[in-house]
Amino acid sequence: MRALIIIDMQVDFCPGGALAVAGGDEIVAPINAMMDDYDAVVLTQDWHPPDHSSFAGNHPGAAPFSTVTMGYGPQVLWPAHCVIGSAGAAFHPRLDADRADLVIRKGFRAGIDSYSAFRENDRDTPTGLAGYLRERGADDLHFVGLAHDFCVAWSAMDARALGFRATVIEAATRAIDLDGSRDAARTAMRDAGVTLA
Ligand code: VGL
Ligand code: ZN
Repeated sequence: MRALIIIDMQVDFCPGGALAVAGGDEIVAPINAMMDDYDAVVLTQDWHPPDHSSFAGNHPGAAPFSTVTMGYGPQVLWPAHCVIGSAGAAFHPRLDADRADLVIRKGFRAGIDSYSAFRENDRDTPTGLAGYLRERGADDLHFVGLAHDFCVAWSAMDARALGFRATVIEAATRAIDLDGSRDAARTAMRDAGVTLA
């Protein structure tokens, strides 16, 4: 069966938010319109404690959008965003979040970021989403949301690695595009067997 995985459609990733993705709010209505076409609808929610290690402000002297090496490898440092319980962490007000079967939060451990909906950035700690989808009988996953070149791409590639079919509906995504990350993500997704639609 088919599941729609809606990545991080939150206030902070939309224009006016702390880590705004250009045009992020343009995809709210198209995503709402897609929901009824799926057997299962899952929302992910980026959900960081204030002392999260992906926040540039928690690394004295480090600039936002620079890269540091963490215990698990390279990590981009972001402006503080999606802080647990904050207004910026809420779903976009026009997103039909009531329609979701499951909301899965990620990035709630201070020491590890989590771009992927399936595994944290140490590439090892599971979120539990794969087990949920397998128990529901979902084998064909479609991904939309924010941001194309980080959380959407990492989620879709992990889905392939975990044995799901994975398609990214690119018209219902928007990219951060940091140093060419959008094109790099497209190449990496294709190489991983993700369908770009
Ligand atoms: C994301 C950077 C940091 C995303 C989340 O949703 O793509 N990007 N946290
Ligand atoms: Zn984040």
